[in-house]
Amino acid sequence: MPTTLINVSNRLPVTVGAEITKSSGGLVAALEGLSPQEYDLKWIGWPGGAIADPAHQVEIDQALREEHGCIPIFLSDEEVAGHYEGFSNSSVWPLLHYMPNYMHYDPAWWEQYRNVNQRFADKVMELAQPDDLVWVHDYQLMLLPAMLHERMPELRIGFFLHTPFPSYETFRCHPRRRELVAGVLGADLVGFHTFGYMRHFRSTVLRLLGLETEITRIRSEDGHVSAMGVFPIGINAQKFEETLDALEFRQRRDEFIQANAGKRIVLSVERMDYTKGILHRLDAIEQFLSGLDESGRDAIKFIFVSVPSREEVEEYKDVREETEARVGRINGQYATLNSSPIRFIHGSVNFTDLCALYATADVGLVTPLIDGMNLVAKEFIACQREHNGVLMLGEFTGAAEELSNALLVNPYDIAAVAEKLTEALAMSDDEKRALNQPMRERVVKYDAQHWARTFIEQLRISEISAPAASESVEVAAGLLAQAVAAGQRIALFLDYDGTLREIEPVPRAAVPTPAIWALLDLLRGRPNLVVTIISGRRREDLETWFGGTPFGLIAEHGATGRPSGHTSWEHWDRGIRYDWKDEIREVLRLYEQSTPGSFVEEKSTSLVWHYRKTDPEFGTWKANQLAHELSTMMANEPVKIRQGRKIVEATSAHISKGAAVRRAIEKTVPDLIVCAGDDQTDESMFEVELTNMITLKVGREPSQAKYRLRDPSAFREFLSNAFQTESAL
Ligand code: GDG
Repeated sequence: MPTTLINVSNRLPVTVGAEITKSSGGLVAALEGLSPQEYDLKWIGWPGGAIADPAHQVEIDQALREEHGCIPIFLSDEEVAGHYEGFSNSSVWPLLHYMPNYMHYDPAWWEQYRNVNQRFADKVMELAQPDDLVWVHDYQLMLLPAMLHERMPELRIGFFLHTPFPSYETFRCHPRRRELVAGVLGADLVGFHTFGYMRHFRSTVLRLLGLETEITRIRSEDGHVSAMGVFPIGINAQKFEETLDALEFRQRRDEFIQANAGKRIVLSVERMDYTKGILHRLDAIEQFLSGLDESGRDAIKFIFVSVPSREEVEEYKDVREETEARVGRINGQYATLNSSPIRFIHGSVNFTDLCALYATADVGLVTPLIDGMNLVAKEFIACQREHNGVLMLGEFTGAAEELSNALLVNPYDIAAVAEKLTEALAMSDDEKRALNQPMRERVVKYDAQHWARTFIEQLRISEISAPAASESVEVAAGLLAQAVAAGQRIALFLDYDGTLREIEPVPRAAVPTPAIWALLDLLRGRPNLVVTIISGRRREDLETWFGGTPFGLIAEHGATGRPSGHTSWEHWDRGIRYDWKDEIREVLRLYEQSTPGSFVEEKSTSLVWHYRKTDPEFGTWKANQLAHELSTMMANEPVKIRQGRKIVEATSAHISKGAAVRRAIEKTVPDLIVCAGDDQTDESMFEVELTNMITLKVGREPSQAKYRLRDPSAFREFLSNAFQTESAL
């Protein structure tokens, strides 16, 4: 049975007119190249235009589904204006391309962006089964992965960003920055064109959402893991190869060659977009022309193919007008009696002509100020099969990372672009061939189909996130309720921070809330129940909060404790050596000095370096370094080095919560023991492994505990349900 692949992009690859025509872009080729035995492809998106008539919509819907495997979402003019032209193209697009000056923002756009993403989510949910794969494309649908994940957590969701992802410094300008990255993190796999974009995304996630990240994985607070990967998109290589073989292509190419006899051709092809560097390029061309005499000018022709794009957006109108004015000026100034230097086409040419132009040009001048990948550069290289032109490529394109044999230029350096152009025109055929051949092999081999296949294969094997919360916790609830009802002796060992109580940025602030007191009051004084609060905190904290209760208290991960019903504390670390602390303290002080915002906490049995308030990336880097340094230093000492939530901790290896639990149940063995905790230090309790023990992890990180609950409030509810049941009986 083939796997259903639901591909979701803002725009469907179709044009709806009197007839429906399917476009043949790279994405279509990439997906249609997947084997139908393996994948059953469905494509969801907007068919373009404003089709308001319901009867017409039904008709188009049916035709698109039956003939093209496409499922349309009809957007109203208002939705297109708010979601597409407004939010997507006027606020997100400029920021993704490092151009905050071009950003506009209107809160009403956000409403439309959310609404349209929601409509896409509804449409996906109409179709999707839990075993399906969903692939979401690009910046217009950044909220969709999280919307889908919430509604169907089993669904495999991939997200690919076709643009750059900028540094945090730029992305942080967006008023909805957090929502946007959180939306993307609903995906199981997030793909970028380059490692640089992925690195920026990771750093943005860390800084905006405080989530710790590994190089290629991000774990959200609910435990969901998003893998990240680099998948440079390719072109529809087969189509180019076939076209280069076609008679029609050869005829058109020969016509172009003839029409331009005696001239060198410099070609630029792009959407009319301010990111593509058109105005800077015109400056460079002007400078280049100013150095030529009349016969030199007669011998060169610049061809611009500028496809109209996003013309409802002000900045696009401006760039078009400015380009036309400049082209006019340059042509006026540098025209000879025989020719004018720039042929500017504000429109598109057909595919065969495009290939013929690529295969006629002496230079492909591709100089975006920034571009996620830039397929034109790859297409130009693909067409250098019999012919040899030079690719001049802007350094700030994703393509520049792969096409390193191109003449790379800084598009802002006008003089350098003009100079390189002279250099390019002077290159010999042998030189050009030697440079182009390896690049051509690469673009033909790593084509769009290869790109889609690798992304989807990666998505298929992406990690299955931690088991869904409360999946089997019903069993634990049943066991506990039964024991309560039967009046059995029960011992509860409850961690505090992160288990009973939500974590606070400042540990001091995590005082018990009314909800916690309500729960503790329910447990207090109950026969056959021994409650012990077991924490890494200092004894003073536990005394302050719970000193007046009859509960057992265990502090400092089990170094000291006050058994239930007692008022004095016992020390369980007598005879344990702590001389290692002096050595460690010195190292921690050095880290404290060199890492602003970090501090050292001294407990009687351990030393802790806290870095919650440091620069998140710097802090994490220093923490890894510190943990490594301490582990090496203490390799032969009875000391455990542990990295916890924004801490690095050195504790005596003889002290653990697990050992404290064993000691506490040594004399009077309860019928049922419940151990609950949320972090690494609680794992030692879960390792105790007695048959009459319920181990419960709060949170979604991997754990040895048998049962799992989402967060402290779910845990409190779990306990109060178990004990309230009994009072109701
Ligand atoms: C976004 C990212 C990323 C152009 N003129 C004609 C024509 N085209 C075709 C080209 C090429 C496509 O349009 C343009 O693709 P690019 O990659 O250059 O740029 P964007 O449109 O900005 O695309 C970009 C891409 O997504 C994919 O991830 O590379 O960075 O911005 O295929 O051939 N095609 C025809 N006539 C034309 O006149 N037939």
